[in-house]
Amino acid sequence: MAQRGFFITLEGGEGSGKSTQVPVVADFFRQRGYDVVCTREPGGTKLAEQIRSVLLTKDPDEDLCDKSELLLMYAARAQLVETLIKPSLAQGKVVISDRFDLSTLAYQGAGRGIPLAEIAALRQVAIGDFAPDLTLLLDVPVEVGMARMRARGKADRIEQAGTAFFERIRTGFREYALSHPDEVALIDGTQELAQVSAAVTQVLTERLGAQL
Ligand code: Z5A
Repeated sequence: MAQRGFFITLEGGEGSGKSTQVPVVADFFRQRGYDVVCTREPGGTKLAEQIRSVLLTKDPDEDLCDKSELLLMYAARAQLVETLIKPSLAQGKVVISDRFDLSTLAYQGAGRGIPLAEIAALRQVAIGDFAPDLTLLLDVPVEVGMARMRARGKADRIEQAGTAFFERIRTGFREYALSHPDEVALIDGTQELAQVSAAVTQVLTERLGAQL
């Protein structure tokens, strides 16, 4: 029987350390013989990266309205799922995405206040019932993440929003994780880097080890 692929996503607020953990997840699967494709959202394909640039670049002459932001997130996601993720999974590869649909619930839903029913309707159009096999949510208090991002330098358009926006996002992420424990593993991102990586590896082993 052909090897099945896996779709793993990393989620979290600004500076949560999710991008830092992508190589840890990739190594976990490579050591078990899988071909791994790493991608990110919004973006990951040529056209989706163009959409990312519209989403993250602040235009001095015109604000992107919340509904356009939501629609563009799903336009980028539909493109990524159809042209990269599904074909890779069909070849038995592991796809690891730095952010995916849970970010939309957190940022556009909890953050911007767009009703979850409207988001669900758009998700159905864009990607149907397609979903990750497992999501790793890196959780850090907003002030910890912001301090890390300040150390990194310039903020993008979305990162320029205020602290209250990011508190709502963190709450949105956490509430979803706590109410969907089978889909999302909540990981304490405030630990030392090596400890976070160990926690990531432990979750993958416990949740997927028997299937690999
Ligand atoms: N967005 C959205 O609104 N709706 C959606 O549906 C989607 C996205 C998909 C793009 O995100 C923006 O799009 C994002 C959400 C929105 N905007 N905001 N705001 P992105 O993923 O490209 O960018 P980001 O969220 O700003 O994340 P990032 O830059 O990739 O950072 P990170 O992944 O959270 O953290 P990191 O890069 O791994 O680490 C940040 C720093 O902390 C770095 O210097 C590390 O060395 C350090 N670090 C990492 N781990 C540790 C530990 N454990 N201890 C100490 N220091 C650490």
